[in-house]
Amino acid sequence: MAFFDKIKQGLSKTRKNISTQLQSMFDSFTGANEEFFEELEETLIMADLGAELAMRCVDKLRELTKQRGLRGPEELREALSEILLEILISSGEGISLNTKPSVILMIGVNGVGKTTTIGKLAARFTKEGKRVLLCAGDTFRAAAAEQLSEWAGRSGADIVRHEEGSDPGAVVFDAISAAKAREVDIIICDTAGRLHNKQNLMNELNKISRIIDRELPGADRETLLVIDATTGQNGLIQAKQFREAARVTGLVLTKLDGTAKGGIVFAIADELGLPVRYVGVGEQVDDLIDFEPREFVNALLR
Ligand SMILES: Nc1nc2c(ncn2[C@@H]2O[C@H](COP(=O)(O)OP(=O)(O)O)[C@@H](O)[C@H]2O)c(=O)[nH]1
Ligand SMILES: [Mg+2]
Repeated sequence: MAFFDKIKQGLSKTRKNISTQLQSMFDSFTGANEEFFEELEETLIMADLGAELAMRCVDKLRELTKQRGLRGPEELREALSEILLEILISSGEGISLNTKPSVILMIGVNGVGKTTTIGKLAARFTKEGKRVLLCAGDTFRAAAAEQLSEWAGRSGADIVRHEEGSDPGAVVFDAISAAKAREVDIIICDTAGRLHNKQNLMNELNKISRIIDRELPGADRETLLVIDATTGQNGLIQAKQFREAARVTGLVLTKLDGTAKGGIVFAIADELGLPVRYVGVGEQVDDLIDFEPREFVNALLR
């Protein structure tokens, strides 16, 4: 399936909501008047952009409309794309995983899709001919390492795991040693999201981070915060706690196939000021899309 179709299919619920709404607005377009702008603002709020951001976008559109003398629905749609795109691209640059090994650290609340995303990424990297090692840093439940093992088996990646309840830092240490010995390209490290409180979370993530700093100085590292798109504005609040606990470098938005409110992508990128790296659009191994802001906006608005 072509890349663009894949996004469209994955985002079908979101598209049905935002695109259909906008389409009907543009179909019944009678002019760039207050009624139009108000309806647009409502549509964006319904799509989970958040009231403040929706207002900002519409104000900007009013401004552009005046400045450029925009008239037709197509011109307005184009200007809106531009505004939405700006939110996504101003939040950061591309991913860089060039050292050998490099490290991806996956963090986020329990159940958001960390382990699944790791599995999808592992499959993708091994397919590219890279050597991948998974690190079972979620030692809270035996089932977590079990689930990661299954993904390792499926994708042809190696895995380092310890017993349930063991120190995640020790697993990370062992994974790094193994990676050095086996000439691994990418270590992908799972973590537990089920921690008692923020201090606890911070300590745990700091410890893992220090071990990576010490054992792999100079290695490229991405710390990806995973957010479940179906939790909407609520997920955003949790995300902020994680961002305070770790040096997050990028975002993964999962379950976009399960929500009509894809506007959350804009709210999150805007609020956290972090680039979205990947989006999850299903539970299968290839249901992961490299996030391309332009393609994403086009998929929503066209
Ligand atoms: N529909 C859908 N389900 C997903 C996606 N990503 C993960 N899941 C499901 O979400 C549930 C929790 O995922 P898991 O990876 O175990 O979350 P973790 O606790 O953060 O490691 C599982 O049932 C996954 O199959 C996605 O992009 N779309
Ligand atoms: Mg997990």
